[in-house]
Amino acid sequence: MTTPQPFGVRARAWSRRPEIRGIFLIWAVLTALLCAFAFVPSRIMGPAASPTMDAVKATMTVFTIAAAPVAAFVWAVALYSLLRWRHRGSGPPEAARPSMRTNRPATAVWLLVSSVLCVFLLVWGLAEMQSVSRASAAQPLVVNVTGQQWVWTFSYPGQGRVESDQLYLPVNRPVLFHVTSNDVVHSFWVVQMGIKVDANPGMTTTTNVTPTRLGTFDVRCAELCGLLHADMQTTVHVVDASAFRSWVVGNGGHV
Ligand SMILES: [Cu+2]
Repeated sequence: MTTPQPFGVRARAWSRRPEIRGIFLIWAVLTALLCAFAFVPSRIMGPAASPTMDAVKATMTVFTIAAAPVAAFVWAVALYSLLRWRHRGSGPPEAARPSMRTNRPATAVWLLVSSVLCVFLLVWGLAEMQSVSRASAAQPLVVNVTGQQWVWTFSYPGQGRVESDQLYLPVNRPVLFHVTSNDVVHSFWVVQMGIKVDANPGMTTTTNVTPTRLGTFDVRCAELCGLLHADMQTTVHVVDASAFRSWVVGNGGHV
């Protein structure tokens, strides 16, 4: 009967195996590359128009970095297998080595790393959601949003009979959207503010945001809703408080 070797001895024995060293090297290079480029998607998306979008971009970057070592490991094993374990010649390939799933330490490490990552992502996501909903809670401006093939209509119940096919919002004031549809399922998406919610016929869904950047941004439909779905887009104008008052009054409403 052989006595089991201590972990340190086994680890040193593993590190001397060329395939482990090769896979580790590829893994380290790929992980570094993925982490170095993790900021690119959020940069490409341009400046955020709300704290919600800041949270979305931070979450994208953090999730990419958290997933980088896992993705890099899968690619490293695949790449090493392609380069070094490829079968050449016309004879039958060598018999495979014992499968990974019967290797206890490998299974335990995989399970532990996956669990820690999942718990981290869950906690991060919940904390970000909490911070976004707390920021938009006080005295919101209510806007009713109605989708129909293939236009958006916005009305302001607190400002009288104001209705528009473009969205006007005052800067730095929390907004609460009540979203519905007159026909099929649409999805109300204010791109640079990082909010998106389904517009369902016969139902009202809600979402909220605080616009913090002056300017014009995109409103799109994010649910395939028929022939002209791609044209179902409009503009949100984020203006200062006095410009918003003038716009409301100019459209027959009151502030
Ligand atoms: Cu649509």
